[in-house]
Amino acid sequence: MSEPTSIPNSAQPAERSPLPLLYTYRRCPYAMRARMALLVAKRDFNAHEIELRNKPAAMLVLSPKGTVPVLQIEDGQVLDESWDIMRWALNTEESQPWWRLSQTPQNLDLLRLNDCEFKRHLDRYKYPERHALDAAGRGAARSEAVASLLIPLEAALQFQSSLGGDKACAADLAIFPFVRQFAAVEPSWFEAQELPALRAWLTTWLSSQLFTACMIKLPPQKAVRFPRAET
Ligand SMILES: N[C@@H](CCC(=O)N[C@@H](CS)C(=O)NCC(=O)O)C(=O)O
Repeated sequence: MSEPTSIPNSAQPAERSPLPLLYTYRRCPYAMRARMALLVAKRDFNAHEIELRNKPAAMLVLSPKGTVPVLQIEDGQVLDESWDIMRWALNTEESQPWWRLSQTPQNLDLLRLNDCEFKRHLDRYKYPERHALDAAGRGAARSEAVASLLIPLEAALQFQSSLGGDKACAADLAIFPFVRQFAAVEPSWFEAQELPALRAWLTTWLSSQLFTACMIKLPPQKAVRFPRAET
């Protein structure tokens, strides 16, 4: 992937109000889906790039569980689950189809598989030492990850370009950052798998303007105005 663009030094300082404030972490797949939904909906927002080892006290006051993303909206309400942030963000007339198309039983099932089973296997595959796994245990985690989500995703994408059909939806945004992580663990192994529709889908998303815009580098530990996507 090409080098990410950085937010220029002349970045607009955060506006205190009335913009929503997102606490985010660039490489977190949950935060990626939240940033992409905010960009799709063309919502202006301030973003505070956090360090996981040094979480801002102000964020922990809003959400003591200490995960990102956290969004504080204009009325003071706090959303600290990525899917809730997506639902809120996509509640505009123009972006509403992104949410609606994600609400099919099949997509909700894929989302659940992603966030539960697949995420657990992915963590074990990516960080075997944290789970005291030997090579065989790690291989089993990789196989279970493929079986739990990637095969159902391949089946879903055989006859449609996106999980929303011929239009993308929130389920695409929510799931592909996790598949990206999986693919990046052993890229040549991933390339060799019989998952052509999934690979094409992932490649399309990774080269999208939306993903590039969501991965812009922000100055750490302060709130700045998040640049609008050129889409
Ligand atoms: N269910 C949460 C999960 C968010 C989550 O686990 N984020 C990770 C970063 S990818 C986190 O903040 N972990 C806290 C930590 O590592 O201290 C959501 O969907 O927003």
